[in-house]
Amino acid sequence: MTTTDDALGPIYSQVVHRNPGESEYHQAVKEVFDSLGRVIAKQPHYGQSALIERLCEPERQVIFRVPWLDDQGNVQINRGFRVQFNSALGPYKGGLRFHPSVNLGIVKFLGFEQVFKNALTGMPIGGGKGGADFDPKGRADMEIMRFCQSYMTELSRHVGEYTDVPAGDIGVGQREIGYMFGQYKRMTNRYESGVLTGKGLNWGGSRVRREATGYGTVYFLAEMLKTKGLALDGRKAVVSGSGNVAIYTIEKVQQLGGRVVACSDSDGFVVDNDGIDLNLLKEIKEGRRGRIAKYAELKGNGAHFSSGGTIWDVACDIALPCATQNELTGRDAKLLMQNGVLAVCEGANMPCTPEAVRMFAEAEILFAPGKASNAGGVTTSALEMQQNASRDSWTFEQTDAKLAAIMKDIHDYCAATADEYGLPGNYVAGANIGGFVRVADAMSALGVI
Ligand code: NDP
Ligand code: 2IT
Repeated sequence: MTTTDDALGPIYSQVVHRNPGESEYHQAVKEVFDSLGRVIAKQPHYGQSALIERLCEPERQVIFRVPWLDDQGNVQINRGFRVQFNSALGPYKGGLRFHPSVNLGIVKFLGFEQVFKNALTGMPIGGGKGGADFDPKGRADMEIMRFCQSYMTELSRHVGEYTDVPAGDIGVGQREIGYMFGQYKRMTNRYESGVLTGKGLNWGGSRVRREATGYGTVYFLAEMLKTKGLALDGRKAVVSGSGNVAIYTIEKVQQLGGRVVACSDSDGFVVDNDGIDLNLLKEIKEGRRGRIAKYAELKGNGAHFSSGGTIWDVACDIALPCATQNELTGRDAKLLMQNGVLAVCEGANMPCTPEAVRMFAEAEILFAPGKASNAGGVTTSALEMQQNASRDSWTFEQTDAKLAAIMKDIHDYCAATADEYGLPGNYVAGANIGGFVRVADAMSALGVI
């Protein structure tokens, strides 16, 4: 890792000391701090009133027991989290992750990223994140329902349309949001649509929310390519993951004329040089909740599955990591560059390791950090909140046009901020500084809170 700027070094040490063992959280803080030295040098007031120390201390962290009954009648226990990071710009907003790897450090890294991401959207939303170390894989639908109900039984004390508005993330999609919304409605006796986003279309959801993160990632990528006179048409892309973000990233790349030749899940990856058959992928992943190996089996004809190696061994013009944190390492970055990669655009949160990010920057490869490029999901969540507040419902075209316009604004704002601070083309600095100044200005206006 590179060293953080002098002014921020002691604050970073304090963050590490106060949050022992939370390596992903340390990584997320350091990545932001590496951009902030220039801001404080130029505008020293941002370094005062313990503003940065306050930004690194969540406003509230809730950890709770989630007991539930499995199908055999056994009592199971999981640990639930909700970290309410920063509400200077609006109610806490951010997803819920259900995955066995979830712990406080992971929820805090995600919540910290969310604060900056949400500021970049320009929408009135603060940042938060939550989840549980629950593993939904292989669980029956009624087990998922009982888990979600138990999780919401506690979470309901902490959320609300003006307080904290969760949504999905890994392992949490429309089905889980439905069970949680049902439980919240039952407990409060209120049809409070604005308490959760990612809802179904016939019970308060927004069109395009399902597609939003993937589509938004590709809208950002297209803007970034445009700055170099490039386009997606005819380009070869690799997209890791095969969940919500990956599927709609693939869909939009294909719509814009690109060819996605590989995708993955935690078992391995498939390569299909004809281009991924999206209908088949959706049938396997959205229809049957199956494994990616099934794709090669059903497609036959040249597609193959590999359980060893990494997906980044597959040569491509464009790399879109859309699975999970730290999935693309320095070794992978090196190989991608040897294979001539033109751009790397993060659909997941923090999927590239610090070493990989540094290598892309040194080689001047176009690189979009997730907190800017994957902001389309939370943007459309905020659009869902707007529709809920006005009891309105917009068409797909209206909503998609708003999403595309906001993604272009985020791109342009990051690019302009990077220019302003003397780092043209550095979207990492642009996103970190651009998000920071918006949150910091609001925090300053609201007093010492
Ligand atoms: P899903 O649960 O729909 O899909 C996750 C995908 O990533 C699956 O293919 C999964 O494989 C794979 N994956 C997850 N964990 C691992 C792991 N430890 N190792 C290898 N593969 C893994 O989640 P999403 O698509 O919603 O989320 C993907 C990423 O995008 C996450 O980083 C999330 O934080 C981020 N994100 C999501 C947003 C949203 O709106 N949903 C918005 C912005 C960012 P398997 O099924 O085998 O576990
Ligand atoms: O990481 C993210 O931005 C999300 N999981 C979506 C958050 C949201 O509130 O829609």
